[in-house]
Amino acid sequence: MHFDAIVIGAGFAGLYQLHALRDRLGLKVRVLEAGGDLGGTWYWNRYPGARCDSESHAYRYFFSRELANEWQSSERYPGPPEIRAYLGHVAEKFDLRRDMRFDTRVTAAHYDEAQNLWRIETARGEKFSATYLITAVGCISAANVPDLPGLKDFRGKWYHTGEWPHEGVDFRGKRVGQIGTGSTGIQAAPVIAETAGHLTVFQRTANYSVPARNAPLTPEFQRWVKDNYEEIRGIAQTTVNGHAFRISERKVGDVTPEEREAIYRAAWDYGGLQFRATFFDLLTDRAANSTAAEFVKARIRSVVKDPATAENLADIDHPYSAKRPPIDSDYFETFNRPNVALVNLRKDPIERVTATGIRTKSGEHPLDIIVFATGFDAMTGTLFKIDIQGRAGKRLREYWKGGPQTYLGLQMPGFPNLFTITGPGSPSVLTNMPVAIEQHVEWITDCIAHLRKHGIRTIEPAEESVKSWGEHVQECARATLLYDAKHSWYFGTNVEGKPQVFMPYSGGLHRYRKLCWEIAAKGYEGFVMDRSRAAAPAQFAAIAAPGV
Ligand code: N01
Repeated sequence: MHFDAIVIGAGFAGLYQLHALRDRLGLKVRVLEAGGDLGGTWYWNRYPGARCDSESHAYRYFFSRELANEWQSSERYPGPPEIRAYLGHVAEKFDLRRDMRFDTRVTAAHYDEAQNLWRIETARGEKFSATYLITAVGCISAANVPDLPGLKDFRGKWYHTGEWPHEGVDFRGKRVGQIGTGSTGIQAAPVIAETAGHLTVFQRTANYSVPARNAPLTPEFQRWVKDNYEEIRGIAQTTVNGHAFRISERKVGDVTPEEREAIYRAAWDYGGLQFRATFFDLLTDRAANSTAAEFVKARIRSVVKDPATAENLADIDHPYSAKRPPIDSDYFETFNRPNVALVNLRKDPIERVTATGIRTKSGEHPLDIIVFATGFDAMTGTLFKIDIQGRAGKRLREYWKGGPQTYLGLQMPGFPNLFTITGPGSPSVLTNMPVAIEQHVEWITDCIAHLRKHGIRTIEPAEESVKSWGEHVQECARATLLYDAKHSWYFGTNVEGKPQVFMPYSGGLHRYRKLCWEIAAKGYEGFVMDRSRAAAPAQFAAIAAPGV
């Protein structure tokens, strides 16, 4: 079956891309989704304690005022069921489901140069073709289960948080081992500990965390969100990270130590990711950063009663926020429970999984269930699960073997008319994702409208554009402390054998957004467009739809 565009993935990105291409440009579009329903990351991530770290009044689409008026979030941070309900509402409102196919995993996408189209194959052997191929596969979707010796011998059950069973897991009375203390593990441990007989948290890298302070939203706040929609949208679209709060312009050195302590204390009490917005130079100046780092470490020591456990939790080896900063609900408090223990893998490494538990250097930890909160093969892993081949069989996997190479995180040379929403080299994971997604969807939609209006067959970046963009991405990262935390999934170091290259664009979403539109306004500067056989096929007549 042929479509004008095929979109892979039915999360925030896929839904909006379908709506934009179909309802604004009048294209024939099909969304193919591996999951059994829409939701993207929120379809898969159903682990205990899962909740979005972005606040609900910002973790949403901003393209429709009507949609914003209709939707009411119930808590400060939305949980997966509410996010799925929201996306379900969006799908119903814009009648999206009729063009979406679930349980349809795309396994291959090959560019057919003679026909100028993408040939797509699914795990069930279905075949589709499309002029434009858009990946909306998410940045953190490919689960990373470490290859621990002995895992296959384990007689209990094990689960990865990103592929959590929909029916849930009953921890009651069970001895549970959780590996991983990133954003996910920090959310999961307190909830698992509530019902487990015993929880052992295996920590390799100690992590900062700030209380989320989740709470039901008051009617006054819900009213405020509706009344101030334009302002909230304006802030989210003009800040560095797409959140609906501004980063302070003051530097740590601008205030006295007492004032600084009071500012951190207020941010700690308020909760959430705003903590990192307290000072302008937290991510660029080591000394400034260390004041925030020491503040959080002091909180850990004051919360956790057992001094040895507190020391292991506070023994953090990277600057605050140089790895993605988690927020939590009673994470450190959880270690005061009698049924919770911490194993510091730096001092007591895992030797193997046994039939009945995990053996570390100091001995056996008997377990019924192992929870892998071990993260993802981020940014490239999900794309590599698809055999993507461009012109003359150029394989994406091969092209990116030294690390991802893109222009703006949107396109790669030799892969004409393939667009990667929130691809590596774009702000993506350093932002409140829906805001970055909307910007990409709108840019791609405008780009495709431009191609069709001008009878342009293909668009792809010039090699030089990719080279200079890649250098710029690295240069931006080097200007921040993100570059100091080399052991981070931003660099791919969490996955064995993965090239170690800083992947997201850290120059700021506001700056990136401006740049993308400027490039488009200059006739897609840095891209190569093929006008050689520009005669528009009959289907192009259909694009004279509203919005073009
Ligand atoms: O994964 P992670 P995550 N042995 O890679 C450890 C987003 N997110 O799922 O640091 C022992 O951050 C690893 O240790 P180390 C968010 O962007 C969003 O927690 O590699 N330990 C680390 O502690 C986040 O950043 C929300 O030394 C091993 C942990 O596992 C991203 O998802 C909520 C190990 C992995 O941490 C990923 O977070 C949750 C091994 N072999 C997550 N391998 C929102 O609210 C790995 N680890 C939107």
